[in-house]
Amino acid sequence: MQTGHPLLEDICSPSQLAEFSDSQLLQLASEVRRRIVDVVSRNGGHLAPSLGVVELTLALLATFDLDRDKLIWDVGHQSYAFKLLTGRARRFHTLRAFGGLSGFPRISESPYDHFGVGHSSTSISAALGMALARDLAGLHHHVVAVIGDGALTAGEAFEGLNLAGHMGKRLIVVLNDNAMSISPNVGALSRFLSSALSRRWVRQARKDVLEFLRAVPRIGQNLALYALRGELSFKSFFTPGMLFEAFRFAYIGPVDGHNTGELKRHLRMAAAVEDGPVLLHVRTQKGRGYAPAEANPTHYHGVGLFTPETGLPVSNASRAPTFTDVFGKTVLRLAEQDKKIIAITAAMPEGTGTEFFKERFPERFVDTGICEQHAVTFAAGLASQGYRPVVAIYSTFLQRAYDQIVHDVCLQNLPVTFCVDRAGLVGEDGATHHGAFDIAYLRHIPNMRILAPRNEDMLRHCLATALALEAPCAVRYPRGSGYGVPLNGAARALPLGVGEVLLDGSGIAVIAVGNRAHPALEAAFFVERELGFRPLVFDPVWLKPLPELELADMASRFGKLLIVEEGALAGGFSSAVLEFLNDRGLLGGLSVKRLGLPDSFVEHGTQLELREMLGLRSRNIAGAIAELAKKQDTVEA
Ligand SMILES: Cc1ncc(C[n+]2csc(CCOP(=O)(O)OP(=O)(O)O)c2C)c(N)n1
Repeated sequence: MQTGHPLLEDICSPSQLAEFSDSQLLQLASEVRRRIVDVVSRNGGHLAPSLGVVELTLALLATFDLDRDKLIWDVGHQSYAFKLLTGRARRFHTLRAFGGLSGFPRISESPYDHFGVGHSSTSISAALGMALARDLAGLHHHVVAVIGDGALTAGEAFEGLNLAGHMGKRLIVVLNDNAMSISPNVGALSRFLSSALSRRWVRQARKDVLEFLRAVPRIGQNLALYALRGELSFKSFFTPGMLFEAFRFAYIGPVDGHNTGELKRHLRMAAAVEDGPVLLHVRTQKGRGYAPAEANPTHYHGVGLFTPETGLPVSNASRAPTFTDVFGKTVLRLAEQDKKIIAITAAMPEGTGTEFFKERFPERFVDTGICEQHAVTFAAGLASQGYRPVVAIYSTFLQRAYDQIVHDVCLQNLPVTFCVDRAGLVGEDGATHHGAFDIAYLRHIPNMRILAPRNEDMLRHCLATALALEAPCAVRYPRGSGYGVPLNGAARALPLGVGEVLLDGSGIAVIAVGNRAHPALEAAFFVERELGFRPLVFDPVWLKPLPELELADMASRFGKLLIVEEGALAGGFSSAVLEFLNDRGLLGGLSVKRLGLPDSFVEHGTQLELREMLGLRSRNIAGAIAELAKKQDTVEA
């Protein structure tokens, strides 16, 4: 409840929080929550994670001096309160909007964003690097990493803990334990963290062990004293602390993550540990303070626009199904016919549409946690035993598993199907999340096949095609709705390395990859109407193997090619076409223009705004066709 003069707008620097009383912090927490709900309801974003750490953020800012000390948020999707309190309140309404604040910490956005994030489980490694840098420079500030229990499931987090324990650097890791990843957290670790060892149980165990030690002849009394002094910590021995102590971290907690007084006290305790790393275990509630998010933290993990009073989504009733939904339903249908199909997700059953599979075939569904590398090698193991794993991972997160794709899957030519969701521009999540690189990082791997469906119906056929191959195959498809095309008949296998002419024409051939095919068609119709000639529009369907016959034929029949892809131009599909044409001696005398993602990181904004900026909309494609029509022979991007 707000009691006095509003506080939030008067905060220019996080250092002001050190002076705040607990009741002022309480008031501030409620102002911050209200502001977050208001802005996220209008801009979309990561609501529940941010609401869960409001008190923790206040306590961190009240305890540490961020002009000296370093703070690293893992993933960074929970940093909204932090943004509000570190000089960005006035711009907060621009969160995730084109030209506005990023949804994640970024070193270019604020001097208080000490490390850029977006992908999970990097915070401990980065913090340890900063701690070593501090010590080498003879400085004395604190370095604090805040990591969620979901992010802690990833190998990289454990690699960080392992080295931190070995190096013995002064470092504070705050574990934000809400028992949730996006969905309820998975894995043995999460069970361990949440194993509710009651205080009574711990007390009884402690008493029993002390009695046992005392009973040891001659040395018993000394053993008990030794244990009591804390060298053998009973509390941590019987609580999650034992895990972190095995990594040579001092362990403090668990602490109520919504009590700022308690949090500050324990943070000060952690800061006083001089001789090595310390882990402060904080228990929070995801979605705290906003009833709809408390009731359904998975839905409100990341949300689109909604009405703040009710929490109900702003209607999008007329939209076609998303690619993700169509994938989820198709893989389910295919799995009904083929018992060897296993669906695998890395902590994203809802995001990848595999939650339908989870309900229907729980024994053939695996959520690995935020472990993309492990998910891919795990799939390779299954495939080596005759199973047909379907690994659904966003393009940007699959980057993590590059070596596993090369070494464990492709080198052994194992039939793993990669469903590469969110390929291309994802919109408001921005540079850390665009699926810009998958064509480039997959197409040069021997044995890999790549399909790019142009619409939701083709996605079904591409999936059936991939599953009919005895080889690794990636199907890349974009974020968002399809085109409302009919989904008639069963999904069928497509011929290998054969594309489709969508529109016959002359003068210029437009080769449009995946979700750029429909805009290319629109562009061709526009050009026909406005300029009086009709270019050919070709959907390659296959990005690897290339539809070589058709490409060679187009090169000989058309003097001009326009290639459009929503992926990085460097090493992407159009590069593959240029390589092919060059190697076949077909490039001479040909004008080739390429549209795609530039050699720079693309910022956040709506997909529409970004496509407009990068020249990937149908009108941009029409403009490029018109330009090419006027040009003499050259290759250009
Ligand atoms: C490498 C990687 N894979 C997947 C994701 C998607 N993702 C964002 S947040 C999140 C869950 C994080 O859970 P946790 O760390 O417990 O934080 P919480 O949201 O519960 O606060 C996931 C899977 C990601 N950001 N990075």
